[in-house]
Amino acid sequence: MPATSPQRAGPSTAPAPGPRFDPERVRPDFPILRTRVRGKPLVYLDNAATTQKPRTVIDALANYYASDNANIHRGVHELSERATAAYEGARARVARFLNAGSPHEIVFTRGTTDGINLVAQSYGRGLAPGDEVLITEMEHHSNIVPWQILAEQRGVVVRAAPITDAGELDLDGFRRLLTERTRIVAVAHVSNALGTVNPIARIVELAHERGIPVLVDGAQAAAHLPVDVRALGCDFFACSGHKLLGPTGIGVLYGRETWLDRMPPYQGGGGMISTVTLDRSTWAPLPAKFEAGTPHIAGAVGLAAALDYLEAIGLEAVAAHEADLLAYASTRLGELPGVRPVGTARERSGILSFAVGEVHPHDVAAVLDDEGIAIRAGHHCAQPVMRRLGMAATARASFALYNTREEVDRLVKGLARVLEVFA
Ligand code: 7TS
Repeated sequence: MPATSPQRAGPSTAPAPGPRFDPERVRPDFPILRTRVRGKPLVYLDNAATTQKPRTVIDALANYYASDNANIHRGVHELSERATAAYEGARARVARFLNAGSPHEIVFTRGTTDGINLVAQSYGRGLAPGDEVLITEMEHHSNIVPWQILAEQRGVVVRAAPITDAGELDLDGFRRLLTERTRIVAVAHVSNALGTVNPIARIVELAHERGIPVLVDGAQAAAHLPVDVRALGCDFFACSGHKLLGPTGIGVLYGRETWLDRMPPYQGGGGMISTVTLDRSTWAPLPAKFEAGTPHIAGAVGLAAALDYLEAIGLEAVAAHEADLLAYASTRLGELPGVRPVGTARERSGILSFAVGEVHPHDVAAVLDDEGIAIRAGHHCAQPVMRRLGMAATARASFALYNTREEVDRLVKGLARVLEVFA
């Protein structure tokens, strides 16, 4: 839906949708891409950690603070009305982006981690000892640890569906772990360590046959694939603004209204109540019930600007471009002796994890950094998947819409240097 979304024109600086996406047309929109690192032009290939921001997002933040800043839903003064309209407008913008049924199904959070913790602590409060939470072996720590905390609190059992050596979900294994005690399935849309794209619609189908809700960790999906929560059929979808060209500190939890309505608040405070006495309180309707305290208003405004930018380009075009970069990088890296991909799922998004012979990934990243090339090295906050594949760490290049084949060539040259240094 996003690629052809007619509802809103994009920012004037964004390129018009075209048959073939040319990253050179968007690069000038990202001021940081002109930065030099270690005296060399920056090659930023750490987009799975966070993406860079277009000028329109930076301006939206600055303009909000310069012209509209006030607290929301409180004052009757003009600025408060403007800030409230901007914040609620951003919520409606997110609802359209994800194709949620209503803006009431969009809760602003601090990010993916916060959204998953919200579901674990709110939905999870209704669980009993022996109830099961089903995750997978390829989850980010953000989709493991909140469930382990819940396990300690409520005696629930966390189970992990197996993956194959290629890094794909073993669907038979997944199905076998869906039991009459499973109360929620929580799974990554795209693995941040391997790039694997999980078959969410199929996972949802299998879970829903048994009446089990599904939470999707969409951190690595939302800026790279068209996401339609109603087409996926999921019950919760969590993502982070900063991985979507937007600001840090703002994220989104989509929740199906029927679930959110039944769930208790996760945190208490201002903004989430209907009435308060010294003895008890009642809750505000959705989504305010889940937004205690002053939210990141400017962040929501910046996120809306990021979504405008992305949709003006079109997520299909972005996905096709990143698929091209992934295929090109896979081929080029394959030409280097000893360079081996980690994670070879048939369906992958723009993330390439790899090993360089016996060279430690941190050494790989340090040599590349010397060349002005930013990648991530380590366990990628996904230690269980690393352990499952017999690795302590990998080097990881992750792409965004503004990356180019020339940058992949610089990466390949940098890796040739790594091989030389550590030969
Ligand atoms: N889930 C996945 C799949 C992720 O990749 C990340 C962050 C998170 C959850 C947490 O997102 P946050 O915005 O709440 O922190 N992943 C990474 C990464 O791969 N490198 O740095 C952060």
